[in-house]
Amino acid sequence: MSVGNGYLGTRGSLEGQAPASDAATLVAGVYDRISEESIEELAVVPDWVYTQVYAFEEKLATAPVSILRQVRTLDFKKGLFFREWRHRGRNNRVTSVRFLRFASLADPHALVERITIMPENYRGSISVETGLRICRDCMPGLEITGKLVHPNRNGLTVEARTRFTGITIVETQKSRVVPGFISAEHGSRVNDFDIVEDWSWIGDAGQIVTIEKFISIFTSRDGNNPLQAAHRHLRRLEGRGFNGLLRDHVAAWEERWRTAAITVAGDEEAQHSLNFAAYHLISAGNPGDGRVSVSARSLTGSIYKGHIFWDAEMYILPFFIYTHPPTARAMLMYRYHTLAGARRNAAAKGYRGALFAWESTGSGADMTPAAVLDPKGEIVPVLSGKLEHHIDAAVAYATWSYWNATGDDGFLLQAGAELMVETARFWESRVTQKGGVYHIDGVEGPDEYHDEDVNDNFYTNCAAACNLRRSARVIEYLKENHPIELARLQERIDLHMSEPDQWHRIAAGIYRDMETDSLIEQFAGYFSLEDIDIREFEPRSAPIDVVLGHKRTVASQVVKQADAVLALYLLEEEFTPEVIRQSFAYYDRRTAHGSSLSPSIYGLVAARLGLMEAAMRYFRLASRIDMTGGNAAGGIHVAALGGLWQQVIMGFAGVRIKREGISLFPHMPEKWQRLGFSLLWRKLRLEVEVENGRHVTVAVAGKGECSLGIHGRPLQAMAAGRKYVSLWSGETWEEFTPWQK
Ligand code: IFM
Repeated sequence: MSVGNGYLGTRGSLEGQAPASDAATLVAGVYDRISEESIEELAVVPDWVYTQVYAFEEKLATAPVSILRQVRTLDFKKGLFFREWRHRGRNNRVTSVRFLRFASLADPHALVERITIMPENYRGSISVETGLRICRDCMPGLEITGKLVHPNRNGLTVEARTRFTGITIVETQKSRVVPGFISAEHGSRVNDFDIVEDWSWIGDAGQIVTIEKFISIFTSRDGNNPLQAAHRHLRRLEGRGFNGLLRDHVAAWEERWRTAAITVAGDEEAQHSLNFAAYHLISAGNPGDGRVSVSARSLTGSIYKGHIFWDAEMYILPFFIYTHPPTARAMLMYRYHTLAGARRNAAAKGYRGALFAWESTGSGADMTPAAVLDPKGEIVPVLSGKLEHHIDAAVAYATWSYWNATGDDGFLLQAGAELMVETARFWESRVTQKGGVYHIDGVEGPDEYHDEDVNDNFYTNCAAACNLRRSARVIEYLKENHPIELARLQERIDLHMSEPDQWHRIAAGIYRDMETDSLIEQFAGYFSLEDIDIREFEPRSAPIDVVLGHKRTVASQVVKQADAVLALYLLEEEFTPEVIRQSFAYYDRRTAHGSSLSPSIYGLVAARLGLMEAAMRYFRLASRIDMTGGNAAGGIHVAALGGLWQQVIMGFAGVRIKREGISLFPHMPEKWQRLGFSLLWRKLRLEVEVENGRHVTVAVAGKGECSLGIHGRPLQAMAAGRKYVSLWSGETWEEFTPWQK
């Protein structure tokens, strides 16, 4: 139920103080610490939706006895949160209260709330206090100190400051009553933890009064005078008015949905989940700030403390690359801005180049906790921060994918090439050579159940090889197309032209267990571990590693999440269909999906293999992670939502992206009659429609042409302004031909 615009997110909490409602607004990049030594986490900034209604001086509380009706609605398409509440108070007085809130997508600093009140069966005094409230107990220990400035012509102001990171957050508010002829009294107060405007009037039965509230928020991350910026901005918001701000916001959402929408005919639940996914993905990204990225629970909750993982590059970025490239670019610029920290991380471990933080905040320093408590209360050391080096390959993978899809050479020259070079240098120094073969020892792959003494993790080795190859290709590209800029880059980062050759050599010689030719071994020695049938433990109420205990899990073949199977998806062209089929079947039986990142990838590979029952089962599993509760109170699983998008586009529609162009290979669930989506590719927009078992059409809009293929056929040139169709013959998808009505 959160609303957000990538700059900030506000949880779907109730407006008044309610014991079961955790009000929180999180601003991307505003991190703080509990103590000097502790790791950074997102701070909760003052609550801007705080509102308390009184009827005859009785505080309307959200206690079960008094609630006649309570409905909260989130409009995915317009980014609006509504709450409808009928309250029965003393002497059977019924008051109807409605709220509407949004965090503007058109203007990330603009927050708007509308409160509508109607006494249903009485005449009497109504009063409302609405303001900005500093949260003292919502994150124990992480208190931000606030200065509540007495209301003046600039409205109410809270100027808060994070304790250790020293970030200033300014929120300002003004509200007004409509219709204007209502004679309402207005005042304002500064309390211990909040600053509020008071409105009171005599309400008549059936009479509707509305309070419109505008809030402006700026931090010292946005400029050196957030106070002035907020006051100026608030005046603009007032001038634009509620309807104007609403119109701008809705238009911005409409614009984003034009490329983000996936339509599914024949499966309402799937449609709903995909809308939910697109809503939260759009709300999470900020194209306007290259110093923040999307954290594991975006801006919707405090689990994982707002840290940025590989989730951003491998799971979330693809959605933005193909539906909103400016956001993808900003997320990659975030990595670029943490490059200095990543270089320090690599150097501290004795490696060259850069090693990105497994859990990252603003500086690029690693924020992974050293240990956590498991559900049994045992202290479990967390080794991911030390060992999940595949994060580097994720950054390189996303950099390459963005550049390949957009042709944004400007980005490559500004930041991308440097990211590619420094990650390749890391791998070059990370491998060890034995008998002409390169090994990567002592890592943790994506499967976090195996975090001790893992050598030659198949995923990590493949991803590192891919990173090295692509980094070399980027330098070759620059040599041919931008020699002057390449010379400057060489000087800046001391790049020798012998380095790319060495990267090619290592990539070709990296150890990959393919000897059996049919089954991939997840890491060296994996097949000799205890083989446990996880189905024997179903149904489970705890994760399998808790059921088995850490020691037994580590010594078993039970897999936490897509690891070897992720390689089958990302690097598909490197494997024979038989290797993919057999390896998928093997790991499918041994994977516990202990991470929300897992089901969508299994579903995607299953769809590509034509295993539609499994594909659909995984699709539902992935799409219900937040819809059915679980631990969603800690924030939505935004990587799982990005994975869901990938499952549909790369799995069911079978999109494969290459340097030369795009190919499709639809394998749709029987129930799905039609699937429609858009892809942005270079300067074009492709509108794809798959009519299950009948035809695929692609309408090409924009400038130029692109190469498109279907069902493994050679790519065909397609021109902008035209539409093409491929017919299903019963056995295969036919070549594309121009569409004739
Ligand atoms: O990045 C993931 C990791 O792969 C599994 N544990 C949770 C992290 C954050 O989502």
